[in-house]
This record gives sequence, structure tokens and C-alpha cells, in this order.
Amino acid sequence: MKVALITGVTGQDGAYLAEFLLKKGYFVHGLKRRSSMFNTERIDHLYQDQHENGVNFKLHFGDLTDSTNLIRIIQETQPDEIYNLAAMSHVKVSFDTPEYTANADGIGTLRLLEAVRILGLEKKTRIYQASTSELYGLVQAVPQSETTPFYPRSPYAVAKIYGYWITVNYREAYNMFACNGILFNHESPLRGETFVTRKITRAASKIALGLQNCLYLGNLSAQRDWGHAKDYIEAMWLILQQDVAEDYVIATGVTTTVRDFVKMSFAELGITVEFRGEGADESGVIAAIDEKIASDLGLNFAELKVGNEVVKVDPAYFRPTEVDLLLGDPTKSKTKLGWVPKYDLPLLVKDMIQSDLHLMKKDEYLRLGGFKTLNNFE
Ligand code: NDP
Ligand code: GDR
Repeated sequence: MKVALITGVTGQDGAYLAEFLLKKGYFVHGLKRRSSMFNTERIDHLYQDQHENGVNFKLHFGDLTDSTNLIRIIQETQPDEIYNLAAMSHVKVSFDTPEYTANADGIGTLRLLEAVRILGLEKKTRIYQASTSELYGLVQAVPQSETTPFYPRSPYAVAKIYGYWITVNYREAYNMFACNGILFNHESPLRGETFVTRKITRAASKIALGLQNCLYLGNLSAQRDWGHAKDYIEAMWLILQQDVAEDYVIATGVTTTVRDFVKMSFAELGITVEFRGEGADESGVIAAIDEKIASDLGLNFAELKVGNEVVKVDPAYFRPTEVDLLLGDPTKSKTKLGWVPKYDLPLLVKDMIQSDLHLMKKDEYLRLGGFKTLNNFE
């Protein structure tokens, strides 16, 4: 039985990867942080009572800022594969917490590599490092491939560039099987609620149900190469199954603006949104409503009218330095890894909208039942 250790197991990718590896017959160890509230919602369906027989999924308290803890867990678990997914992963928040981001995302990667080396596991343990298209930052060339120069534009990306190069360095210096997956944006129904796609699919669902009036966003013109997390975690695994350790770009090869992602999300709910104005004055207005789609989804648009402003720009969401355009070239991963994604952008949007509409309908039932908010303790 192969043994894997996933850092960041409670995150979007960690949850999908844990499920994927368990299905492949792995024993999966996950590193999770202590929190004052339950933080395992994404993996609760995988939970196993540790008193039962045949347990193959185990969580360990830990943190990438604590080397002693990493050394102990790796010693105890003796993993064949480590997937380093833990990170302070929000680009905008990294401008508020730059030092912590450098510590967790940059030095955290070093701590993990060093722990493997200190324990003499260089020959046994293969390491996947969650690198990112944010490394490309200020556009140098498109599409971006494994050979495109980096120009990071946020404390997050600068921390991740350290993680990228220290992984390459440990591979070259100590002959470790350590690889970077340079993953472009990937989303899913499990995506954190403050990343732009999930923020949009949640808000569109709420607006369609009459639970919210308007969605406030930042830069609508940013372009991203969006794929589905379920496809991307499979690529992570493939990267560690190769004969030779190398770095790979994982992307769809299609880029879309935030503005178009908004239109696609609302269209999925039968609402046509048109954008008017420019810059901070731009807004999204309902141009048409498709009653047939609405009734098929069990929606009655009592509070929605053509002309309603449902999207507005709030400059508070602009970043001090922005990444305008990301478009990946997945040729290497398709040819060498044989990686074939199952989702395109329309399928991704459909999956996220269906899931969020379902979640928001629960809120609607509560409202109809007389409850004002989910946190109404009075
Ligand atoms: P999430 O933000 O959903 O998950 C991040 C995980 O890291 C969470 O489990 C979080 O724990 C954990 N974590 C944060 N800080 C620490 C720390 N100091 N010590 C231990 N654990 C910590 O990210 P994703 O799943 O979307 O991304 C996974 C990885 O891939 C990240 O490294 C991200 O930077 C990178 N990446 C993501 C892309 C994407 O589009 N999703 C694209 C390219 C790279 P908690 O639940 O307690 O917060
Ligand atoms: P990103 O993802 O920064 O690419 O990092 P995010 O979804 O946060 O932003 C994408 C683009 O949308 C613009 N935007 C907004 N973003 C957010 N979060 N909220 C808004 O209201 C909003 N309005 C417009 C942003 O300016 C940006 O241009 C993600 C993370 O998962 C990283 O960890 C990962 O490395 C990269 O993807 C690849």
C-alpha cells in the first residue's frame, strides 16, 4: 500500500486529492491546522473512526511554519509521496499579510524538503510542490509555458517563487524526486468563497433567489485560464508517477475575463447580464430573463426585473499590482503525462452554479420559515 501525506488537506485541492488517492488504494495522511471551529467540512465525508479496522485516512495537527512538527509527522508516516498544497493562497490577502505568506508559502516549502533530507528519505519520498501561474505575473509572453520567464506581482507570488526554486534546487543538489506543478487557476464547488469564481456563482445564485441584490467586484477585465480542480489534482498525481522528476504547466489553454465569467454564471440561471460604463463606473444590468430556464430550475424571479443593476465595481477589491492576463500552454503535460481534462469552462460554470443554487435554496427555505439569518442567536 502506497502512503501519501497531503499538506493543506482541508483546502479545495487537498479534499479532492485525498478522495482520489483513497480510491487508488493509498493510505492517506493529511496535515490540518488547529482551528477554533471545525475546519474539515470539505473532507468530512472521508472521515474514518480511528478505532475501527481498515483505517486508511488519518489527520495530523500541524503547520508549515513549524519544522519540528513536520519532521515528526514525516518520520511517523514515512510517506512515499508528499503533496505540498498548504499555503496562504489568497493573492489579495497576501498584500495584508506579506511576512506570514513568505513564511508559510516560501520557507514552509524549504522546511518540508529539509525534513525529508534530515530523515534520510531523499530516495524514498517523492515531493509535489503546488506552484502557480501567478509566478508569470506581469505578462512577458503568451501563452505561458514551462520556459516563460517569471515576474511575480504579489507577496504571494514572490513567496511561491521561492518555493518553486528551492524545489528545483533540492532536486538538483540532492537528487530528490521533487517537482513543481505550475497550475493555472482551478475552481470547483469546493472553491473558497472569496476567490472570484465562487464569489460570482454564490452571488448569482443568491440574486436569482431574491436573497441578495447586488454583487460587488474588483477588476472585471482580468483574464484567467480557468479549469476544474478535479482534473488538476489528477495531474498532480501523474507528475509524481513519472520516471524522471520534472516541472509541468497544467492549464486549459483558454482564457476568459472576469466579466465573461459573470455573464456565463447568470446565463446558467436564465438571466442575461449586459455591462455598461467603464472602470470603477462599470456595472452589470439585467437585459433579459428567460422564464423557461427559471421555471426548470424551480425559480420564480419575483424580485428581479430587466434593468436591475446586479453587478457593481468596488475599487476596494483592486490589487496594488495586478496580473492582467494568464493563458497556459499545456502541451508538455498533455504529451508527456497524457493528461486529459474532462471539464471545459461551460461545464465548470454549470457544476458550480448547480451546487451553489442547491446550497442557497437551503437559505431560502430558512427565510421562508421565518429565520432571518443563519447566525441569528437572539
Ligand atoms: P486553499 O486555500 O483552498 O487551501 C489551502 C490549504 O492550506 C488549507 O487546507 C489551509 O488550511 C492550509 N494552510 C494554510 N496555511 C497553512 C499553514 N501555515 N500550515 C498548514 N496548512 C496551511 O487552496 P487550494 O486548495 O485552492 O490550493 C492548493 C495549493 O495550490 C495552494 O498552495 C495554492 O497556493 C496552490 N495553487 C492553487 C491554485 C488554484 O487555482 N486553486 C492554482 C495554483 C496553485 P485551513 O483550511 O486551515 O485554512
Ligand atoms: P487569483 O484568483 O488571484 O488568480 O489567485 P482570484 O479568484 O482571487 O482572482 C482572479 C482575478 O479576479 C479579479 N477579481 C477579483 N478577485 C477576487 N478574489 N474578488 C473580487 O471581488 C474580484 N474582482 C475581480 C482579481 O483581481 C484577479 O485578477 C488564485 C489563487 O487560487 C492562487 O492561490 C493561485 O495561485 C492562482 O489562482 C493561480
